[in-house]
Amino acid sequence: MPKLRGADIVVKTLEKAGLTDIFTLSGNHIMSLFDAAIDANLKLLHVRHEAATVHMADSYGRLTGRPGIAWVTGGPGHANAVGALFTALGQETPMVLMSGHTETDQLGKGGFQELRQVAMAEPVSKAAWLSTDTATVGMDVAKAVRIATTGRPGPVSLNLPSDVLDARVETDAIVWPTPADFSAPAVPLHDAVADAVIGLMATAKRPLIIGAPVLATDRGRVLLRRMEAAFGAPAVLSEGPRSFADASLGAYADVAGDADMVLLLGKALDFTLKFGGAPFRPDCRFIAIDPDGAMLDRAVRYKGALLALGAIADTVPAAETLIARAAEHKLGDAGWVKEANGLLYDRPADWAVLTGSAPDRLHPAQVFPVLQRYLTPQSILIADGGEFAQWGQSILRNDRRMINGVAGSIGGSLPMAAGARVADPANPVFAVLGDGTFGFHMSEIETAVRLNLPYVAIVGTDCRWNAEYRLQVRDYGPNRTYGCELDPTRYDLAAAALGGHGELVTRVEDLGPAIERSLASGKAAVVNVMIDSIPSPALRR
Ligand SMILES: Cc1ncc(C[n+]2csc(CCOP(=O)(O)OP(=O)(O)O)c2C)c(N)n1
Ligand SMILES: [Mg+2]
Repeated sequence: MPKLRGADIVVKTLEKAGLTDIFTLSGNHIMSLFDAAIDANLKLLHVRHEAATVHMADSYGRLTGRPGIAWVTGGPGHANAVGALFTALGQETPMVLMSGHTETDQLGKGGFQELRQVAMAEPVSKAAWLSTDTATVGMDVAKAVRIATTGRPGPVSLNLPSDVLDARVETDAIVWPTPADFSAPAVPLHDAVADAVIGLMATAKRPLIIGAPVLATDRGRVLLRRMEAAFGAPAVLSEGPRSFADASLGAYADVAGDADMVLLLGKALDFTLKFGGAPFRPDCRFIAIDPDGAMLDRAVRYKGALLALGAIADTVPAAETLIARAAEHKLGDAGWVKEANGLLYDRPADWAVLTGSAPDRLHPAQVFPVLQRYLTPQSILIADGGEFAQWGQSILRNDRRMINGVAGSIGGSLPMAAGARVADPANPVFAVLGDGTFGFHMSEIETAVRLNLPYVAIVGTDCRWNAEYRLQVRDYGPNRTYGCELDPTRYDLAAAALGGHGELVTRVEDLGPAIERSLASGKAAVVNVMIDSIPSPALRR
């Protein structure tokens, strides 16, 4: 009777599901998976730090809507990867982290790199468990994919002990997943509930639609624009870690403060919305549609009788139903939509005349209008955290953009840029990040060069962790700044040393040509722009 290894079952299961791009870093516990991958149609994209596997799978998952797959080794490999799941969880990204794990017969005995991996992953994943049976390990893979993509999507941690991967089982004992095991039916919004939502929205003078991070994709943005048109209500994404100071939403606090009815479209009532408190008016009513009953409970607790309606439904099908049924009604007020969108998206005219404080320095506001010239509708933009990237988020316009999001964790943008290139090899990818942030994953430039995943990273060098420096100035005074300084490091030369392309820019007129040479290089490229250290813009009416 022929036999198959657990590792072969995992790999064949992924192959059958068409999940063939694997972001990984080798390690004892998972070498059987690497071995099995040779005989399957899997592509191993291997990186320089386990967190990068997760960031790449995250950006892949966000762009394609299909789960990104990361493989890391047990113990320290898993520990390194887990921190990056926080961003994927906040952004509702479908992805599966598969981690090697101590052998099941060594559990609790001080096994090699033994770690309570499930417990470690639980707070930053939708689900985390340990596979214990080789014959059904393919079912575990399918279940992980199903959970990652169902309801509110998110990361799943599947832990694979090396003995489960190494064991051989007779082929007729293997329980293979069927296509149905990889997905679950969406939970629709019932027509009667949709009509009730429409009825409530029709009573509002200044309704506002707030979308979940899962809608922060080009597909999601199109859906939000259709919601906006159908309901005559501005529709925004609330994914910014800075809450109502979200740089991409201008005077968002003023728009929220004007609203008398807020439709939460899969958006949890969390800190990004000040838990439904100010700037929302005390009498503003809320409608919550959410895949997760716990989020409706939360909305009831925070808003009480001001929660006009709550319904469980998956975000995208709910939006489709609402759009279809709203079509028969004339809803909203074009004047309000125009006013709100002006507050959200207009930028002060005097930003156009801002210049650096010295001939060899740019103001951040000078950088992004130049970058905008190179963004096509299909370009992908990845903006990290920090003040420079906030300027970028405020000024740049494009639908295919990804940010560090609700988690507010900095550092993922370089591996995310490479992951974006895997998801979409045809279109230019840009990353925007500060000099401090660049250090997190600069070694991934070698990965991107080796794997031929070109992108252009615009690094704003102000020689400090400016976002935190600004907090020190604000909260403790200008004489109490400490621990936030950096050197004027030649990140462009670092990129070149890692095999990529590097450009140093100190004058605005050199920026466009530097971006052009970077694009033409066909490599991962760093445009190191020397900037003034300026706080990000906070816009109010
Ligand atoms: C993982 C993580 N570590 C630390 C922080 C805190 N933090 C947020 S922004 C920032 C400074 C970023 O500095 P830089 O990349 O140079 O950008 P700048 O603000 O200077 O433009 C820091 C340390 C965080 N948000 N996430
Ligand atoms: Mg900086």
